[in-house]
Amino acid sequence: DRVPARRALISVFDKNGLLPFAKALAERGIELVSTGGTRRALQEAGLEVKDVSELTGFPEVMDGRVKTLHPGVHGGLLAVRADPAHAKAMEENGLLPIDLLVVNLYPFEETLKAGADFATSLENIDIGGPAMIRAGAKNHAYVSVVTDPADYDGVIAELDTGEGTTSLSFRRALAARAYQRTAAYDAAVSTWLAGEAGETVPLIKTFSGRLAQTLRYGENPHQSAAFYVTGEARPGVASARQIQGKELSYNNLNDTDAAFELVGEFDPSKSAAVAIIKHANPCGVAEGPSIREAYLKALACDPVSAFGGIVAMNRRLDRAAAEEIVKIFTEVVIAPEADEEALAIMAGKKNLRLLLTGGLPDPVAPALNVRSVAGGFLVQSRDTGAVSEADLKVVTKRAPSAQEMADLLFAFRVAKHVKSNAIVYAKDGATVGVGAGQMSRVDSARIAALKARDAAEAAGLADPATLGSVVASDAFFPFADGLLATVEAGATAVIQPGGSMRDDEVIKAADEKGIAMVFTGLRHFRH
Ligand code: 93A
Repeated sequence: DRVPARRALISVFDKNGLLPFAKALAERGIELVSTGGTRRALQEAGLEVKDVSELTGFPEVMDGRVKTLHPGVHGGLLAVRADPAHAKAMEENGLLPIDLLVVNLYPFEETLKAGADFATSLENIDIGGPAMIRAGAKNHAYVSVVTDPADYDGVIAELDTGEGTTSLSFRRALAARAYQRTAAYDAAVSTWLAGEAGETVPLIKTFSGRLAQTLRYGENPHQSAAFYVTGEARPGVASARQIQGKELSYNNLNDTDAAFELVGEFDPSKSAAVAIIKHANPCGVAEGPSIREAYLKALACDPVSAFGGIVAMNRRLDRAAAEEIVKIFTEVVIAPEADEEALAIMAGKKNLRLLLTGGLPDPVAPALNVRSVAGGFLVQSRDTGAVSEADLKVVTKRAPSAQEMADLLFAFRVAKHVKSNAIVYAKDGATVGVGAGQMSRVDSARIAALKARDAAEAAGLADPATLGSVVASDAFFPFADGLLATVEAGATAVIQPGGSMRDDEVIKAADEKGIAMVFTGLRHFRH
């Protein structure tokens, strides 16, 4: 399955690494053919290069819009060498086979990023390049298609191993990458055009991504996994710089994302916020005047679960916070930035992974969530919903006090990031009990209270912190039982969407217990 490489067509926008590569090809007796700019660059370096018009018998026209779109090129790329009819067509029409195609495209994505106007962006859509890439990749039984300068060295190595030939497996791997490139390119073009066409929800966006990392395994060791990035400019796990620690795992990435998205809800100019995450659910979230204080309050919520967790914060990691964080085993710390002193403390924990993002995710920026189902995938816009005091409707006889109100809003914000059914108890800007992922809301309410009791006992306190707390529910209470379970745990005020058929029953129960309750009209399911 090895085929010789005798003729190379080179047409590249990005001319990085081009000269040594082309020189190495020429030294191996490979004939070089190029388009205008590429040819000039190679000739200036003293290489002998034919002009592509020698293959086409046609000049480059229309400012280069048509330079390689010709049977003289595409026949040479698509001909099945072993097919006599193809060979005859080649001969009759004077077509020459192309064995090696080296193309990289007009920089459409970079042009957009640079903020170019419509006409400039449009002109940077490469047509001839992708056409050749797709043709050569289809015919990879005979043609090697190189679309990334990073592969140049590998091509020379392959040619040297095979004494001027390439193997089928090599060409097939290149072909797969070639189609990945054209798919991503067209995705970028269509996403841009959809925006220009006034699509408000970017649901048209294609989920193509660049392979950022092949992961050691998935959620479990017998699952394979990889991390793809879409290139969105959004501070988070995809754009973060890893300062230290082992490679991130699939679960690390998933949990770290949950952690950082949560702290992104809290404006760093108003308060420091810290979230500790386990299995994508918070086991402690708190606001405070400093990251250290917020961390200690978050840790107090469920110190047992926090072991081996992910810690995220909305402000710079400083020395005081770092000193506390390294006291227990933590898998990952993610922060917008870090002090030199904090970095030195973290460096003492070799295995601790530290990620710096340079910023916080905007909680209201539109984005898409994707998840797979058998035979397809579901796409929805990101949950950017948020409530402020003005959105709330007091439905009980008693209205929340100012302190209760602040804690209610805090708890509901956290509940948005807790798997349903979510019940979050909070007091003084900190969670004091989190019930997550239960099939019954009553169970979530009870589990959170139970954990708070355990935490109190472990800390030698008489009362669990849920006593005198407020509570948030991510969705309405279908019956009064869930609400009563939170009252039993000591909650004095409740925030929930409302909208149940039995709201009246639930409000009545709240009034009988003398607690305050507000409705948000907004639900935060998260599954
Ligand atoms: O304008 S195009 O879409 N029309 C073409 O026929 C064509 N052929 C190659 N762009 C075309 N190319 C692109 O030109 C290649 O993909 C490459 O990016 C670039 C190389 O041009 P030059 O060699 O003139 O620098």
